[in-house]
Amino acid sequence: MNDRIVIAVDLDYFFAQCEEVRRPELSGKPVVVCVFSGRTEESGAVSTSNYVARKLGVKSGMPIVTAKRMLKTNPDAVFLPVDHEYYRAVSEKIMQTLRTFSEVFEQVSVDEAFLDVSSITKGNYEIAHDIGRKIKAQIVETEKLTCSVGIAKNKLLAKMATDFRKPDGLTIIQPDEVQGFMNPLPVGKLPGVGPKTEQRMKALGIETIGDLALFDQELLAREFGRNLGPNLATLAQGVDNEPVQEREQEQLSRIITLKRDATKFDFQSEIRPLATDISLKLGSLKSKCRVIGIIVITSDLKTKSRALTLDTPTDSENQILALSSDLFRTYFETEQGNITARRVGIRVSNFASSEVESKNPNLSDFF
Ligand code: TTP
Ligand code: MG
Repeated sequence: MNDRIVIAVDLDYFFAQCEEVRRPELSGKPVVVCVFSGRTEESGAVSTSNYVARKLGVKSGMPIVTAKRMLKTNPDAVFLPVDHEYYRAVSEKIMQTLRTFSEVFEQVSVDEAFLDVSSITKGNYEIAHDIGRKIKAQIVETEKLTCSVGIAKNKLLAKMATDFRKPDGLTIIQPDEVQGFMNPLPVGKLPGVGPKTEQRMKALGIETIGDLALFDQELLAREFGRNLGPNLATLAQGVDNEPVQEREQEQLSRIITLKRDATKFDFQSEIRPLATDISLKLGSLKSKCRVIGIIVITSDLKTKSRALTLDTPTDSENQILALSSDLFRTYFETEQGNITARRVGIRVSNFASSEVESKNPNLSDFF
């Protein structure tokens, strides 16, 4: 495992950068992407923000009112609602691009992926560096987005390398640089050490990752448990044998915005394109779904869902359409005009393979 080379890619201020791309006039202004809860005009939390807003103190997760207060004196500040559908579409295109760089691929989240390039680089970090540069250039060229890239001998170190220089960074940790890179970092920078664990570590005199790597194993196990304690110490030494491997997709959804908010709508004609899309995607995944569900986003931005489980898994467009329209019909009948829908969608989950023989997960093409 020692001669692996892993590349981690993390898109910079992803949701906010997507907004800048489709509205170039936002560039240079503080941009805050918000999850409005809909209770009052300003209730909700910050999803993410661009680096202009971050410099002024805005952070993911903070209440929107706090962010507004921080940017009060800045007339250019822009607050936008999250648009997951758009970010997911951008993400899917980027993930497709990344897959062309290595067959050994793992998407971790909407904006983060790992590539194992051990075999294509034959262990040569110069070649890996070149791949890192090409990845960055290609994402800028095709999607106008910057990302940060980390290159190291495992996923843990590659991920930490992406966080080291952001935005638009490219950081390489050569095998002989691991301790020099890790040891001085505050222990909270180690994935798995959240604010609470960090506080408990500080109480034990552990300030840096280097302190943790050298700390008495027995004491760690006593303080953090027989599993977590030794595990943290191993991570602090930069050891991580987790392979880069395709994750199973757990669900698939498609959502549309209705032409106007409605208490009911023509289910069949409106949602047919969603059923078609989902059925095609299931086909390309060589999967069938056991659970079919509907999503209703109300005009006050609350999300409602209903689902049913099938005896036999399906990938049939007609069946997905028929069952989801039934769910919509029943839902809106039960609500008797009390719910006004703004967006509606179909979500399927609990996948079963539609192939008899299992295929190499690293070669599947499910995005
Ligand atoms: P991150 O990669 O953690 O953050 P980021 O891409 O916005 O910024 P960075 O440059 O530091 O990578 O998360 C990816 C997206 O996930 C982010 O754009 C918005 C969303 N997100 C939330 O909705 N809430 C959160 O608390 C965080 C951390 C992220
Ligand atoms: Mg990111």
